[in-house]
Amino acid sequence: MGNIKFGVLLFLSACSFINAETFTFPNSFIFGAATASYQIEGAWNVDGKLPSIWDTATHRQPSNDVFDGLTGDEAALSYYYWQKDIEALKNANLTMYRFSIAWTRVLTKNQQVNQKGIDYYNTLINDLIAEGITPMVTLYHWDLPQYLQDIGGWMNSEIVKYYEVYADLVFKSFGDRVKIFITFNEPSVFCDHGHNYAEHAPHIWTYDSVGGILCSHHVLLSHARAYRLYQEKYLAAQNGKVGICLNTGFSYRGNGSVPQDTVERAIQFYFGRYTNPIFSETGDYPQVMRDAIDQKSKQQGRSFSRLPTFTAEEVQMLKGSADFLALNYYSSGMVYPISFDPTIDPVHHDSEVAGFSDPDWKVARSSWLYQVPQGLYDLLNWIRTKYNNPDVYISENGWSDAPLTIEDHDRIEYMRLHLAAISKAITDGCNVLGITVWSLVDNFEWMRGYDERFGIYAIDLNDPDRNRTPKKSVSYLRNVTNSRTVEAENDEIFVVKVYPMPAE
Ligand code: GBH
Repeated sequence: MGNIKFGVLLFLSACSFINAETFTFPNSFIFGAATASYQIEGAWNVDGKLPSIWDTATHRQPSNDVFDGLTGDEAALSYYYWQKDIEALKNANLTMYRFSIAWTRVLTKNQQVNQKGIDYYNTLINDLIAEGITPMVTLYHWDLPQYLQDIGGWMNSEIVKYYEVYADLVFKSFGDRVKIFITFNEPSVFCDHGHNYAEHAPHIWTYDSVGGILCSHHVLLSHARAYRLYQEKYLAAQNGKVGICLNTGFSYRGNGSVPQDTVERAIQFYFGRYTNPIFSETGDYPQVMRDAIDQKSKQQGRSFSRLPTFTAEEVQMLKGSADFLALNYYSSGMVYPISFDPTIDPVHHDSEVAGFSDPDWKVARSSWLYQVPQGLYDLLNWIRTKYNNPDVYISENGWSDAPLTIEDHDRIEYMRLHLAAISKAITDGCNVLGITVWSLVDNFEWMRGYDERFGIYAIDLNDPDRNRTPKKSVSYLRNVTNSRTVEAENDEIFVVKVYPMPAE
């Protein structure tokens, strides 16, 4: 009986590949993996490292709200086991490593250099290069020094100066060897989740999205200042590239009566608030956002807009302030219009857009992560046409499963379909230069603790040596990087149901 079932299964899976297409990657396309300092390093108070807002959040007593009250105090212990990470990259045949620097390791409160922190990253960078692995360095992946949060963090405009000092130190210390810098990871996430509705550190609630809006504004200015600093002071000698990492899903019309305009608003409010100032011809915030927040502020009786304005010089400083876009893509959603109501979720409050997911889409261990490869394909083409085809790295893309899942077939499928979507977008002319999958190793998944695992290598947290055990996807990736192809069917990629357009 079992054999017959198995035979039928084999037959069906053979059939399913009859329509499979082979998707290829140009020789220049780079395959790598990504991590972030707080999620892997551990050693939270070692060698002069100061507490970050995530140390504060995870050490808060009696309950820190993180799943099971866990912390990143040890995580993958990469502060001690970086060589295991390099081994893992090599073993998976990956040639780029995206990691982040902990601001709290390299600067003291008096803004002096903490040499031990610099030494750690120097060793990591040198060892990577010795193995032929290109370092891609994120300056800020959410671990703000607590002493800066104490003066208002990203909501205080003074932060721009502190960030510039930090960026200067990073460029000066590592730029002779690091040629790809990312100023920020996912500002929409740490600004909104951290400052509007207290879901991430620093766990602040603000009325009317004001905290998230101020955070975004100062992040944009900090990014532009760092970019200009690099151009003026380091580019000639170092010849590297500086970009920013932004995340978004693609938005689809929730049903036939949803106007196309709603889709555009959704993308502009979430993604366009960063891409328009940096990548568009006109610069500045998207007009639709400017108009909506100005008008709603007025409607609320306010004498000025909740959305700050950039000066003409700031608009110029921001415009073109990225050599590439680092894009994090995980999932997509359906959107529909809602009307302005100050009592609803602040994210949708100003945009007048709400979202949902198709229950037919496959979902990961993370409840927000639906498998929608089509979204990546459509998004890449949207970016190509909207912003004159910038260079793009897919700086994160990945799937979560339960702890210690070694036979990670779902992750393999997710990678296969998203790689196919990327290949197809490249065929359309999109300048996608490479991918760093999330993540190299199982790590601290923020508020979800260690319950949702994104690694292509498993880590048993009871193992003091933190051995990195390859999941099945490591051999899959090795095959992909050797053949530079993946197989997929169009039906597997294009999973968004057709919601009929109304007659227009
Ligand atoms: C990235 O964020 C991060 O850069 C990385 O550090 C992280 O480990 C990885 O992805 C996996 O999560 O609960 O419905 O409010 C991805 C963007 C934004 C996805 C916040 C989860 C919460 C959705 N994340 N989102 S919900």
